[in-house]
Amino acid sequence: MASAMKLTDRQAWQALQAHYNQIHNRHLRTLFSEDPKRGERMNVEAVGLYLDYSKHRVTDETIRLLIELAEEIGLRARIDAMFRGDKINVTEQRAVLHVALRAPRGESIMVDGKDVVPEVHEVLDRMADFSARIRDGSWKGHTGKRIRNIINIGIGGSDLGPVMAYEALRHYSDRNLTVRFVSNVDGTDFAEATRDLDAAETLFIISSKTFTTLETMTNAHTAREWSLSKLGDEKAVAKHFVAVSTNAAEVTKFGIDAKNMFGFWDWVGGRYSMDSAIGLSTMIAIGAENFRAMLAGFHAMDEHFRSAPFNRNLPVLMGLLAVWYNDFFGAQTVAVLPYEQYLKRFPAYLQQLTMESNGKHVMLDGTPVDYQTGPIFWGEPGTNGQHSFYQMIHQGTKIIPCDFIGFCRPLNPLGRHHDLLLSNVFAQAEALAFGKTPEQVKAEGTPDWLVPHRVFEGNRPTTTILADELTPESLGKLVALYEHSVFTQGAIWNIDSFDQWGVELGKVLAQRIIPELEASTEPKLAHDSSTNTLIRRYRERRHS
Ligand code: G6Q
Repeated sequence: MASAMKLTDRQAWQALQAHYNQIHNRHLRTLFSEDPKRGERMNVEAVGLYLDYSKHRVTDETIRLLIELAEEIGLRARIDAMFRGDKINVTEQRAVLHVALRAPRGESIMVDGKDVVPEVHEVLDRMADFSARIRDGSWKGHTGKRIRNIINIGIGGSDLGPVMAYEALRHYSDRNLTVRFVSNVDGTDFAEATRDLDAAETLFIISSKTFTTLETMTNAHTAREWSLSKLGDEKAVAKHFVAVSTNAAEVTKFGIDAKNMFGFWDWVGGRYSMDSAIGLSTMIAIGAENFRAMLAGFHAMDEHFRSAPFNRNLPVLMGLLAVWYNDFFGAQTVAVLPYEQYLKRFPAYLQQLTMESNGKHVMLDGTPVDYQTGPIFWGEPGTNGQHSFYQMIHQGTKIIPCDFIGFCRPLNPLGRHHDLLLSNVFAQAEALAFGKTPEQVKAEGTPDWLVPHRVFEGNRPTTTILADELTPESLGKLVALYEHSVFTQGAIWNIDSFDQWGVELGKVLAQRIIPELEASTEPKLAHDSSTNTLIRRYRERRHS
Protein backbone atom coordinates (compact mmCIF):
# COMPACT_ATOMS: atom_id res chain seq x y z
CA MET A 1 0.00 0.00 0.00
CA ALA A 2 1.39 3.41 -0.91
CA SER A 3 2.40 5.53 2.02
CA ALA A 4 -0.06 8.32 2.67
CA MET A 5 1.22 11.76 3.53
CA LYS A 6 2.37 11.91 7.14
CA LEU A 7 -0.29 13.35 9.39
CA THR A 8 2.16 15.63 11.13
CA ASP A 9 3.37 17.01 7.79
CA ARG A 10 -0.11 18.01 6.72
CA GLN A 11 -0.82 21.66 6.38
CA ALA A 12 -3.87 21.53 8.62
CA TRP A 13 -1.92 19.70 11.33
CA GLN A 14 0.84 22.27 11.27
CA ALA A 15 -1.67 25.08 11.34
CA LEU A 16 -3.23 23.42 14.40
CA GLN A 17 0.18 23.15 16.04
CA ALA A 18 0.86 26.85 15.47
CA HIS A 19 -2.62 27.69 16.71
CA TYR A 20 -2.11 25.51 19.80
CA ASN A 21 1.11 27.37 20.59
CA GLN A 22 -0.84 30.60 20.50
CA ILE A 23 -3.91 29.68 22.50
CA HIS A 24 -3.12 26.79 24.79
CA ASN A 25 -2.71 28.99 27.83
CA ARG A 26 -5.90 30.92 27.34
CA HIS A 27 -8.22 30.35 30.23
CA LEU A 28 -11.87 29.41 29.86
CA ARG A 29 -12.59 32.32 32.18
CA THR A 30 -11.18 34.65 29.51
CA LEU A 31 -12.88 32.88 26.64
CA PHE A 32 -16.25 33.18 28.37
CA SER A 33 -15.80 36.76 29.47
CA GLU A 34 -14.73 37.82 25.97
CA ASP A 35 -17.74 36.11 24.48
CA PRO A 36 -20.58 35.96 26.99
CA LYS A 37 -22.79 34.11 24.51
CA ARG A 38 -20.23 31.37 23.99
CA GLY A 39 -22.35 28.82 25.88
CA GLU A 40 -25.36 29.61 23.71
CA ARG A 41 -23.34 29.29 20.53
CA MET A 42 -20.96 26.40 21.06
CA ASN A 43 -23.39 23.58 21.18
CA VAL A 44 -24.97 21.25 18.68
CA GLU A 45 -28.28 19.50 18.90
CA ALA A 46 -29.12 16.60 16.65
CA VAL A 47 -31.47 13.63 16.77
CA GLY A 48 -32.46 14.57 20.32
CA LEU A 49 -28.96 14.77 21.81
CA TYR A 50 -27.62 18.12 22.95
CA LEU A 51 -23.86 18.53 23.11
CA ASP A 52 -22.30 21.53 24.80
CA TYR A 53 -18.66 21.99 23.78
CA SER A 54 -18.28 25.54 24.98
CA LYS A 55 -16.26 24.46 28.03
CA HIS A 56 -13.44 23.26 25.81
CA ARG A 57 -10.14 25.05 25.33
CA VAL A 58 -11.03 26.00 21.81
CA THR A 59 -11.94 29.06 19.80
CA ASP A 60 -13.93 29.23 16.58
CA GLU A 61 -10.58 29.10 14.84
CA THR A 62 -9.70 25.81 16.57
CA ILE A 63 -12.89 24.24 15.34
CA ARG A 64 -12.31 25.61 11.86
CA LEU A 65 -8.79 24.17 11.77
CA LEU A 66 -9.88 20.80 13.15
CA ILE A 67 -12.51 20.59 10.44
CA GLU A 68 -9.92 21.54 7.88
CA LEU A 69 -7.85 18.62 9.14
CA ALA A 70 -10.85 16.29 8.79
CA GLU A 71 -11.33 17.50 5.25
CA GLU A 72 -7.67 17.23 4.39
CA ILE A 73 -7.44 13.59 5.51
CA GLY A 74 -10.59 12.79 3.52
CA LEU A 75 -12.94 11.99 6.41
CA ARG A 76 -15.99 12.33 4.19
CA ALA A 77 -14.68 9.71 1.78
CA ARG A 78 -13.79 7.41 4.68
CA ILE A 79 -17.32 7.67 6.06
CA ASP A 80 -18.77 6.92 2.64
CA ALA A 81 -16.46 3.93 2.27
CA MET A 82 -17.69 2.44 5.54
CA PHE A 83 -21.37 2.92 4.68
CA ARG A 84 -20.77 1.53 1.19
CA GLY A 85 -19.35 -1.72 2.57
CA ASP A 86 -15.76 -1.23 1.38
CA LYS A 87 -13.23 -3.46 3.13
CA ILE A 88 -11.95 -0.71 5.39
CA ASN A 89 -10.71 -3.20 7.99
CA VAL A 90 -7.63 -3.64 5.87
CA THR A 91 -5.63 -6.03 8.03
CA GLU A 92 -8.49 -8.53 8.06
CA GLN A 93 -9.78 -7.58 4.62
CA ARG A 94 -13.30 -7.09 5.92
CA ALA A 95 -16.10 -4.65 5.48
CA VAL A 96 -17.14 -2.79 8.64
CA LEU A 97 -20.88 -2.65 8.60
CA HIS A 98 -22.38 -2.37 12.04
CA VAL A 99 -24.45 0.39 10.42
CA ALA A 100 -26.17 -2.33 8.35
CA LEU A 101 -27.39 -3.97 11.57
CA ARG A 102 -29.70 -1.03 12.10
CA ALA A 103 -30.56 -0.21 8.51
CA PRO A 104 -34.35 -0.16 8.11
CA ARG A 105 -36.07 -2.84 6.07
CA GLY A 106 -35.96 -1.95 2.41
CA GLU A 107 -32.59 -0.22 2.49
CA SER A 108 -29.83 -1.90 0.59
CA ILE A 109 -26.16 -2.33 1.52
CA MET A 110 -24.03 -4.53 -0.68
CA VAL A 111 -21.15 -6.72 0.48
CA ASP A 112 -19.40 -8.76 -2.20
CA GLY A 113 -22.33 -8.24 -4.55
CA LYS A 114 -24.97 -9.28 -2.01
CA ASP A 115 -27.51 -7.08 -0.24
CA VAL A 116 -27.06 -7.79 3.47
CA VAL A 117 -30.05 -5.87 4.82
CA PRO A 118 -32.67 -8.61 4.13
CA GLU A 119 -30.51 -11.13 6.05
CA VAL A 120 -30.20 -8.72 8.95
CA HIS A 121 -33.98 -8.50 9.19
CA GLU A 122 -34.44 -12.22 8.79
CA VAL A 123 -32.29 -12.79 11.88
CA LEU A 124 -34.00 -9.96 13.76
CA ASP A 125 -37.37 -11.54 13.00
CA ARG A 126 -36.21 -14.93 14.27
CA MET A 127 -34.82 -13.29 17.39
CA ALA A 128 -38.14 -11.49 17.89
CA ASP A 129 -40.08 -14.71 17.55
CA PHE A 130 -37.80 -16.54 19.97
CA SER A 131 -37.82 -13.67 22.48
CA ALA A 132 -41.60 -13.54 22.39
CA ARG A 133 -41.81 -17.25 23.12
CA ILE A 134 -39.52 -16.92 26.12
CA ARG A 135 -41.35 -13.85 27.37
CA ASP A 136 -44.85 -15.30 27.02
CA GLY A 137 -43.82 -18.68 28.44
CA SER A 138 -44.67 -20.71 25.36
CA TRP A 139 -41.05 -21.87 25.05
CA LYS A 140 -40.86 -24.50 27.75
CA GLY A 141 -37.81 -26.04 29.37
CA HIS A 142 -37.12 -29.78 29.19
CA THR A 143 -39.35 -30.60 32.16
CA GLY A 144 -42.19 -28.40 30.91
CA LYS A 145 -41.46 -25.46 33.21
CA ARG A 146 -41.28 -21.99 31.71
CA ILE A 147 -37.93 -20.25 31.37
CA ARG A 148 -37.35 -17.64 34.05
CA ASN A 149 -33.58 -17.27 33.94
CA ILE A 150 -31.42 -16.23 31.02
CA ILE A 151 -27.66 -16.53 31.21
CA ASN A 152 -25.56 -15.05 28.43
CA ILE A 153 -22.17 -16.71 28.20
CA GLY A 154 -19.69 -14.64 26.18
CA ILE A 155 -16.70 -12.37 26.65
CA GLY A 156 -15.35 -9.09 25.28
CA GLY A 157 -17.58 -7.90 22.48
CA SER A 158 -19.91 -10.82 23.11
CA ASP A 159 -20.47 -9.68 26.69
CA LEU A 160 -19.83 -6.00 27.32
CA GLY A 161 -22.48 -4.69 24.92
CA PRO A 162 -25.20 -7.04 26.18
CA VAL A 163 -24.35 -6.34 29.85
CA MET A 164 -24.23 -2.60 29.30
CA ALA A 165 -27.51 -2.59 27.36
CA TYR A 166 -29.27 -4.83 29.86
CA GLU A 167 -28.24 -2.60 32.76
CA ALA A 168 -28.98 0.57 30.81
CA LEU A 169 -32.47 -0.60 29.82
CA ARG A 170 -33.37 -2.48 32.96
CA HIS A 171 -36.24 -0.04 33.48
CA TYR A 172 -37.82 -1.46 30.31
CA SER A 173 -37.09 -5.09 31.11
CA ASP A 174 -39.44 -7.89 32.10
CA ARG A 175 -38.88 -8.10 35.84
CA ASN A 176 -40.10 -11.70 35.94
CA LEU A 177 -36.94 -12.73 34.15
CA THR A 178 -33.57 -13.01 35.81
CA VAL A 179 -30.87 -12.06 33.31
CA ARG A 180 -27.22 -12.73 34.12
CA PHE A 181 -23.91 -12.69 32.30
CA VAL A 182 -20.98 -15.05 32.65
CA SER A 183 -17.77 -13.98 30.97
CA ASN A 184 -14.74 -14.76 33.11
CA VAL A 185 -13.03 -18.14 32.92
CA ASP A 186 -12.68 -17.80 36.69
CA GLY A 187 -15.07 -20.50 37.93
CA THR A 188 -16.48 -18.06 40.47
CA ASP A 189 -18.29 -16.21 37.72
CA PHE A 190 -20.25 -19.28 36.68
CA ALA A 191 -20.72 -20.58 40.21
CA GLU A 192 -22.17 -17.32 41.51
CA ALA A 193 -24.37 -16.79 38.47
CA THR A 194 -26.03 -20.19 38.82
CA ARG A 195 -25.97 -21.01 42.52
CA ASP A 196 -29.58 -20.04 43.24
CA LEU A 197 -31.08 -21.03 39.90
CA ASP A 198 -33.26 -23.97 38.93
CA ALA A 199 -31.75 -25.61 35.83
CA ALA A 200 -35.23 -26.53 34.63
CA GLU A 201 -36.01 -22.81 34.31
CA THR A 202 -32.65 -21.66 32.95
CA LEU A 203 -31.71 -20.88 29.35
CA PHE A 204 -28.10 -20.39 28.31
CA ILE A 205 -27.24 -18.19 25.35
CA ILE A 206 -23.76 -19.08 24.16
CA SER A 207 -22.58 -15.91 22.43
CA SER A 208 -19.37 -16.20 20.49
CA LYS A 209 -18.59 -14.99 17.02
CA THR A 210 -15.92 -17.63 16.55
CA PHE A 211 -17.30 -20.26 18.96
CA THR A 212 -13.70 -21.12 19.83
CA THR A 213 -12.89 -18.57 22.55
CA LEU A 214 -11.32 -20.33 25.53
CA GLU A 215 -13.30 -18.57 28.25
CA THR A 216 -16.64 -18.87 26.53
CA MET A 217 -16.23 -22.48 25.47
CA THR A 218 -15.04 -23.46 28.96
CA ASN A 219 -18.06 -21.77 30.52
CA ALA A 220 -20.36 -23.25 27.87
CA HIS A 221 -19.18 -26.79 28.61
CA THR A 222 -19.53 -26.19 32.34
CA ALA A 223 -23.06 -24.91 31.73
CA ARG A 224 -23.85 -28.00 29.72
CA GLU A 225 -22.59 -30.27 32.51
CA TRP A 226 -24.47 -28.24 35.11
CA SER A 227 -27.73 -28.52 33.17
CA LEU A 228 -27.35 -32.17 32.34
CA SER A 229 -26.37 -33.11 35.89
CA LYS A 230 -29.60 -31.55 37.10
CA LEU A 231 -31.89 -32.45 34.23
CA GLY A 232 -30.32 -35.82 33.53
CA ASP A 233 -30.99 -36.01 29.82
CA GLU A 234 -28.96 -35.03 26.71
CA LYS A 235 -32.20 -33.94 25.06
CA ALA A 236 -32.41 -31.05 27.54
CA VAL A 237 -29.72 -29.21 25.56
CA ALA A 238 -32.22 -28.43 22.81
CA LYS A 239 -34.49 -26.56 25.23
CA HIS A 240 -31.86 -24.91 27.41
CA PHE A 241 -29.13 -23.85 25.00
CA VAL A 242 -29.13 -21.49 22.06
CA ALA A 243 -26.12 -20.10 20.25
CA VAL A 244 -25.23 -16.77 18.71
CA SER A 245 -22.34 -17.20 16.33
CA THR A 246 -20.95 -17.00 12.82
CA ASN A 247 -19.55 -20.53 13.13
CA ALA A 248 -22.35 -23.04 12.44
CA ALA A 249 -19.98 -26.02 12.32
CA GLU A 250 -18.66 -25.46 15.86
CA VAL A 251 -22.17 -24.74 17.17
CA THR A 252 -23.41 -28.08 15.85
CA LYS A 253 -20.34 -29.84 17.23
CA PHE A 254 -21.20 -28.45 20.67
CA GLY A 255 -24.62 -30.08 20.36
CA ILE A 256 -26.81 -27.06 19.67
CA ASP A 257 -29.27 -27.59 16.87
CA ALA A 258 -28.71 -25.20 13.95
CA LYS A 259 -32.35 -24.08 14.26
CA ASN A 260 -31.45 -22.74 17.71
CA MET A 261 -28.60 -20.72 16.33
CA PHE A 262 -28.79 -17.02 15.52
CA GLY A 263 -26.18 -15.95 13.03
CA PHE A 264 -24.29 -12.83 12.18
CA TRP A 265 -21.48 -11.97 9.82
CA ASP A 266 -17.76 -11.38 9.63
CA TRP A 267 -18.40 -7.72 8.83
CA VAL A 268 -19.65 -7.19 12.40
CA GLY A 269 -16.74 -6.55 14.77
CA GLY A 270 -17.12 -7.97 18.29
CA ARG A 271 -17.18 -4.56 19.97
CA TYR A 272 -19.70 -3.33 17.39
CA SER A 273 -22.02 -6.31 17.72
CA MET A 274 -24.57 -5.40 20.38
CA ASP A 275 -27.18 -4.70 17.66
CA SER A 276 -26.67 -8.09 16.05
CA ALA A 277 -27.90 -11.43 17.41
CA ILE A 278 -25.31 -10.86 20.17
CA GLY A 279 -28.08 -8.64 21.57
CA LEU A 280 -30.43 -11.59 21.99
CA SER A 281 -30.32 -11.38 25.79
CA THR A 282 -31.15 -7.66 25.51
CA MET A 283 -34.10 -8.42 23.26
CA ILE A 284 -35.43 -11.12 25.58
CA ALA A 285 -35.15 -8.71 28.50
CA ILE A 286 -36.77 -5.65 26.91
CA GLY A 287 -38.85 -7.16 24.09
CA ALA A 288 -38.51 -6.88 20.34
CA GLU A 289 -40.32 -3.56 20.09
CA ASN A 290 -37.92 -1.86 22.48
CA PHE A 291 -34.96 -3.51 20.76
CA ARG A 292 -36.13 -2.14 17.44
CA ALA A 293 -36.53 1.30 19.00
CA MET A 294 -32.90 1.04 20.10
CA LEU A 295 -31.88 0.16 16.55
CA ALA A 296 -33.84 3.15 15.28
CA GLY A 297 -31.85 5.33 17.67
CA PHE A 298 -28.59 3.95 16.31
CA HIS A 299 -29.81 4.50 12.77
CA ALA A 300 -30.80 8.10 13.44
CA MET A 301 -27.25 8.82 14.62
CA ASP A 302 -25.80 6.92 11.64
CA GLU A 303 -27.74 9.12 9.26
CA HIS A 304 -26.71 12.24 11.12
CA PHE A 305 -23.04 11.18 10.99
CA ARG A 306 -23.28 10.39 7.33
CA SER A 307 -25.02 13.56 6.24
CA ALA A 308 -24.52 16.47 8.65
CA PRO A 309 -21.89 19.08 7.85
CA PHE A 310 -18.83 18.58 10.00
CA ASN A 311 -19.37 21.74 12.05
CA ARG A 312 -22.83 20.47 13.10
CA ASN A 313 -21.90 16.80 13.26
CA LEU A 314 -21.90 15.46 16.82
CA PRO A 315 -19.56 12.46 16.37
CA VAL A 316 -17.20 14.42 14.12
CA LEU A 317 -16.92 17.27 16.62
CA MET A 318 -16.43 14.87 19.51
CA GLY A 319 -13.81 12.92 17.63
CA LEU A 320 -11.93 16.05 16.59
CA LEU A 321 -11.93 17.40 20.13
CA ALA A 322 -10.52 14.08 21.30
CA VAL A 323 -7.68 14.47 18.79
CA TRP A 324 -7.09 18.06 19.93
CA TYR A 325 -6.47 17.05 23.54
CA ASN A 326 -4.77 13.76 22.81
CA ASP A 327 -2.27 15.08 20.30
CA PHE A 328 -1.79 18.73 21.08
CA PHE A 329 -2.34 18.99 24.85
CA GLY A 330 -0.86 15.54 25.45
CA ALA A 331 -3.88 14.38 27.46
CA GLN A 332 -3.54 10.68 28.15
CA THR A 333 -7.05 9.85 29.27
CA VAL A 334 -10.73 10.72 28.94
CA ALA A 335 -13.14 10.33 31.83
CA VAL A 336 -16.70 9.40 30.94
CA LEU A 337 -19.09 10.31 33.68
CA PRO A 338 -22.71 9.32 33.19
CA TYR A 339 -25.02 10.87 35.76
CA GLU A 340 -27.44 8.01 35.39
CA GLN A 341 -27.22 4.89 37.53
CA TYR A 342 -28.57 2.70 34.74
CA LEU A 343 -25.46 3.57 32.72
CA LYS A 344 -23.15 2.09 35.30
CA ARG A 345 -21.54 -0.28 32.79
CA PHE A 346 -21.28 2.34 30.06
CA PRO A 347 -17.68 3.33 30.89
CA ALA A 348 -16.58 -0.34 30.77
CA TYR A 349 -18.34 -0.74 27.44
CA LEU A 350 -16.68 2.39 26.08
CA GLN A 351 -13.31 1.19 27.29
CA GLN A 352 -13.46 -1.69 24.89
CA LEU A 353 -15.02 0.32 22.09
CA THR A 354 -12.44 3.06 22.22
CA MET A 355 -9.28 1.32 23.42
CA GLU A 356 -9.56 -1.84 21.36
CA SER A 357 -10.41 0.24 18.31
CA ASN A 358 -7.81 2.96 18.57
CA GLY A 359 -5.07 1.41 20.68
CA LYS A 360 -2.85 1.02 17.60
CA HIS A 361 0.78 1.89 16.92
CA VAL A 362 1.00 1.64 13.14
CA MET A 363 -0.83 3.27 10.26
CA LEU A 364 -2.90 1.43 7.68
CA ASP A 365 0.22 0.81 5.60
CA GLY A 366 2.08 -0.67 8.58
CA THR A 367 4.46 2.21 9.24
CA PRO A 368 4.72 3.39 12.86
CA VAL A 369 2.79 6.49 13.87
CA ASP A 370 4.82 9.39 15.23
CA TYR A 371 1.94 10.85 17.21
CA GLN A 372 -0.29 9.64 19.98
CA THR A 373 -3.31 7.47 19.11
CA GLY A 374 -6.27 6.43 21.27
CA PRO A 375 -6.57 7.80 24.79
CA ILE A 376 -7.34 5.69 27.86
CA PHE A 377 -11.04 5.70 28.71
CA TRP A 378 -12.30 5.31 32.21
CA GLY A 379 -15.10 6.48 34.46
CA GLU A 380 -17.88 5.77 36.92
CA PRO A 381 -21.41 6.98 37.21
CA GLY A 382 -21.93 10.29 38.98
CA THR A 383 -22.10 11.30 41.71
CA ASN A 384 -20.03 8.44 43.13
CA GLY A 385 -16.84 9.47 41.34
CA GLN A 386 -17.05 12.92 42.94
CA HIS A 387 -16.23 11.34 46.28
CA SER A 388 -13.18 9.56 44.95
CA PHE A 389 -11.21 10.38 41.82
CA TYR A 390 -12.63 13.81 40.90
CA GLN A 391 -10.03 15.30 43.24
CA MET A 392 -7.39 14.62 40.60
CA ILE A 393 -9.53 16.00 37.80
CA HIS A 394 -9.96 19.24 39.75
CA GLN A 395 -6.55 19.75 41.30
CA GLY A 396 -4.12 17.17 39.91
CA THR A 397 -1.28 17.85 37.51
CA LYS A 398 -2.86 15.98 34.60
CA ILE A 399 -5.31 17.25 32.08
CA ILE A 400 -8.31 14.91 31.96
CA PRO A 401 -11.04 15.91 29.51
CA CYS A 402 -14.40 14.70 30.81
CA ASP A 403 -17.64 13.69 29.15
CA PHE A 404 -20.61 14.42 31.40
CA ILE A 405 -23.79 12.63 30.37
CA GLY A 406 -27.15 13.55 31.87
CA PHE A 407 -30.87 13.11 31.25
CA CYS A 408 -33.44 15.81 31.87
CA ARG A 409 -36.17 13.45 33.07
CA PRO A 410 -35.63 10.69 35.62
CA LEU A 411 -36.89 7.17 35.12
CA ASN A 412 -37.43 6.81 38.85
CA PRO A 413 -38.77 10.16 40.07
CA LEU A 414 -38.11 10.28 43.78
CA GLY A 415 -38.45 13.52 45.70
CA ARG A 416 -35.59 15.90 44.95
CA HIS A 417 -33.17 13.22 43.80
CA HIS A 418 -33.07 14.13 40.14
CA ASP A 419 -32.56 17.86 40.66
CA LEU A 420 -29.77 17.09 43.10
CA LEU A 421 -28.19 14.70 40.61
CA LEU A 422 -28.28 17.14 37.70
CA SER A 423 -27.17 20.07 39.82
CA ASN A 424 -23.97 18.09 40.33
CA VAL A 425 -23.42 17.67 36.57
CA PHE A 426 -23.70 21.38 35.98
CA ALA A 427 -21.74 22.35 39.10
CA GLN A 428 -18.86 20.01 38.33
CA ALA A 429 -18.49 21.20 34.75
CA GLU A 430 -18.69 24.80 35.93
CA ALA A 431 -16.09 24.31 38.66
CA LEU A 432 -13.75 22.48 36.32
CA ALA A 433 -13.93 25.25 33.76
CA PHE A 434 -13.76 28.31 35.96
CA GLY A 435 -12.06 27.09 39.11
CA LYS A 436 -11.51 29.34 42.08
CA THR A 437 -8.82 32.03 42.16
CA PRO A 438 -6.60 32.82 45.18
CA GLU A 439 -8.52 36.09 45.55
CA GLN A 440 -11.82 34.27 45.76
CA VAL A 441 -10.42 31.80 48.26
CA LYS A 442 -8.98 34.60 50.40
CA ALA A 443 -12.24 36.51 50.27
CA GLU A 444 -13.88 33.48 51.88
CA GLY A 445 -11.71 34.07 54.94
CA THR A 446 -9.23 31.29 54.25
CA PRO A 447 -5.95 31.76 56.17
CA ASP A 448 -3.01 32.54 53.87
CA TRP A 449 -1.19 29.23 54.43
CA LEU A 450 -4.27 27.29 53.30
CA VAL A 451 -5.01 29.36 50.23
CA PRO A 452 -2.86 27.42 47.69
CA HIS A 453 -4.50 24.17 48.75
CA ARG A 454 -7.94 25.57 48.21
CA VAL A 455 -7.27 27.18 44.86
CA PHE A 456 -8.78 25.56 41.80
CA GLU A 457 -6.89 26.44 38.69
CA GLY A 458 -9.90 25.63 36.46
CA ASN A 459 -9.47 25.54 32.68
CA ARG A 460 -10.27 21.82 32.74
CA PRO A 461 -12.16 20.87 29.59
CA THR A 462 -15.51 19.10 29.60
CA THR A 463 -18.23 18.08 27.19
CA THR A 464 -21.79 17.94 28.49
CA ILE A 465 -24.23 15.68 26.69
CA LEU A 466 -27.89 16.02 27.58
CA ALA A 467 -30.79 13.88 26.41
CA ASP A 468 -34.38 14.10 27.55
CA GLU A 469 -34.75 10.60 28.94
CA LEU A 470 -32.91 7.31 28.92
CA THR A 471 -34.90 5.18 26.48
CA PRO A 472 -33.92 2.34 24.15
CA GLU A 473 -33.81 4.93 21.40
CA SER A 474 -31.65 7.45 23.22
CA LEU A 475 -29.27 4.68 24.30
CA GLY A 476 -28.86 3.72 20.64
CA LYS A 477 -28.06 7.31 19.74
CA LEU A 478 -25.53 7.64 22.52
CA VAL A 479 -23.68 4.44 21.66
CA ALA A 480 -23.61 5.32 17.95
CA LEU A 481 -22.30 8.77 18.87
CA TYR A 482 -19.26 7.17 20.50
CA GLU A 483 -18.85 4.56 17.75
CA HIS A 484 -18.61 7.27 15.13
CA SER A 485 -16.44 9.51 17.27
CA VAL A 486 -14.01 6.58 17.52
CA PHE A 487 -14.24 6.20 13.74
CA THR A 488 -13.44 9.88 13.26
CA GLN A 489 -10.38 9.66 15.50
CA GLY A 490 -9.14 6.49 13.78
CA ALA A 491 -9.56 8.14 10.38
CA ILE A 492 -7.49 11.14 11.46
CA TRP A 493 -4.78 8.89 12.87
CA ASN A 494 -4.93 6.74 9.74
CA ILE A 495 -5.08 3.51 11.75
CA ASP A 496 -7.20 0.37 11.47
CA SER A 497 -9.86 0.90 14.15
CA PHE A 498 -11.44 -2.43 13.39
CA ASP A 499 -8.79 -5.07 13.98
CA GLN A 500 -7.55 -6.32 17.37
CA TRP A 501 -4.33 -8.25 17.04
CA GLY A 502 -3.57 -7.65 20.71
CA VAL A 503 -6.70 -9.61 21.64
CA GLU A 504 -5.76 -12.41 19.26
CA LEU A 505 -2.40 -12.66 21.03
CA GLY A 506 -4.12 -13.16 24.37
CA LYS A 507 -6.19 -15.94 22.84
CA VAL A 508 -3.07 -18.02 22.05
CA LEU A 509 -0.64 -17.11 24.86
CA ALA A 510 -2.23 -19.13 27.65
CA GLN A 511 -2.46 -22.24 25.50
CA ARG A 512 1.22 -22.99 25.98
CA ILE A 513 1.10 -22.77 29.75
CA ILE A 514 -2.14 -24.72 30.36
CA PRO A 515 -0.50 -28.17 29.87
CA GLU A 516 2.40 -27.10 32.07
CA LEU A 517 0.02 -26.35 34.92
CA GLU A 518 -2.00 -29.48 34.41
CA ALA A 519 0.81 -32.02 33.82
CA SER A 520 0.94 -34.75 36.46
CA THR A 521 4.72 -34.94 36.33
CA GLU A 522 7.10 -31.98 36.58
CA PRO A 523 7.14 -30.40 33.12
CA LYS A 524 10.30 -29.14 31.48
CA LEU A 525 9.91 -25.36 31.53
CA ALA A 526 11.55 -23.14 28.99
CA HIS A 527 10.17 -19.70 29.83
CA ASP A 528 12.15 -16.87 31.38
CA SER A 529 13.24 -17.40 34.97
CA SER A 530 10.38 -15.35 36.41
CA THR A 531 7.66 -17.28 34.55
CA ASN A 532 9.32 -20.61 35.35
CA THR A 533 9.45 -19.79 39.06
CA LEU A 534 5.84 -18.64 39.16
CA ILE A 535 4.68 -21.81 37.43
CA ARG A 536 6.69 -24.00 39.85
CA ARG A 537 5.32 -22.20 42.88
CA TYR A 538 1.76 -22.51 41.63
CA ARG A 539 2.22 -26.24 40.93
CA GLU A 540 3.67 -26.83 44.40
CA ARG A 541 0.80 -25.11 46.15
CA ARG A 542 -2.13 -25.79 43.90
CA HIS A 543 -3.08 -29.08 45.51
CA SER A 544 -1.43 -28.71 48.92
C1 G6Q B 1 -13.99 -7.45 19.91
C2 G6Q B 1 -12.93 -8.41 20.11
C3 G6Q B 1 -13.13 -9.34 21.28
C4 G6Q B 1 -14.13 -10.45 21.05
C5 G6Q B 1 -13.99 -11.49 22.15
C6 G6Q B 1 -14.97 -12.63 22.02
O1 G6Q B 1 -14.01 -6.62 19.04
O2 G6Q B 1 -12.69 -9.10 18.95
O3 G6Q B 1 -13.48 -8.65 22.46
O4 G6Q B 1 -15.43 -9.95 20.99
O5 G6Q B 1 -12.68 -11.96 22.16
O6 G6Q B 1 -14.83 -13.29 20.81
P1 G6Q B 1 -15.89 -14.32 20.33
O7 G6Q B 1 -17.19 -13.64 20.15
O8 G6Q B 1 -15.36 -14.91 19.06
O9 G6Q B 1 -15.99 -15.37 21.43
